[in-house]
Amino acid sequence: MNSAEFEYYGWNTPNGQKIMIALEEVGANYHYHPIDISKGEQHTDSFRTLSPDGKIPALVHNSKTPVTLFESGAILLYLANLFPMLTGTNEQDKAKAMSWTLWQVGQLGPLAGQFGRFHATQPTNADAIKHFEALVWRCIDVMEKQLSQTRYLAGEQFTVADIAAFPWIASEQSYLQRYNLGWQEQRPALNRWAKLIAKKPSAINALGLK
Ligand SMILES: N[C@@H](CCC(=O)N[C@@H](CS)C(=O)NCC(=O)O)C(=O)O
Repeated sequence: MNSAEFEYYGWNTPNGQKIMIALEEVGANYHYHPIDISKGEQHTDSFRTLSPDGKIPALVHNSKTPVTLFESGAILLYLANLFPMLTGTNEQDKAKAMSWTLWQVGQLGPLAGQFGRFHATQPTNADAIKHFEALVWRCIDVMEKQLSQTRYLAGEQFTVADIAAFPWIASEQSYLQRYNLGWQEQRPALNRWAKLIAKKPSAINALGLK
């Protein structure tokens, strides 16, 4: 008999933080299984049965028939389906939340990831760093424009889309923070949004913010 409704397998990186913020936000009963990616624990056979690509996060929902998921976008959308408070209230709002979530997974995340990877492993490769930095600024500007029109990414309600993007932009583990892009000073709407989310108990609990 399982005691928790969800088993969350992750680590303190942006893709893992997303899931923990979502679970905290809905007050889910979950058990955290740390997978230390610095020690290669993501490559074990047992973890790969949950996440075939050997990457965190993964989630098991201990429903009547247990459900296993990998890929942070799939997990967030699954949770949003279970907990409507994580999406907008009408079909258009829900569609926007879904669109921005998949934008984060397909654009912001991978581009920021490559930007950080080149900074960390090939600091003399100025062309690659410049290339990915420009693409990251493009993402920042897409968000800035949206957030200068609406309170949150998908509209006036806090949704999975904000949960997906926040750790990539503003958590301590974000490459944008680590390599100090300066978006805080240069993009006021994004800064307002990041400060708003950093005050939420779910983000504070998930990220250990003070
Ligand atoms: N597309 C995946 C990316 C997951 C991902 O890149 N996870 C990283 C941590 S943030 C990881 O597990 N890295 C370890 C590795 O690649 O070996 C998702 O959104 O869940």
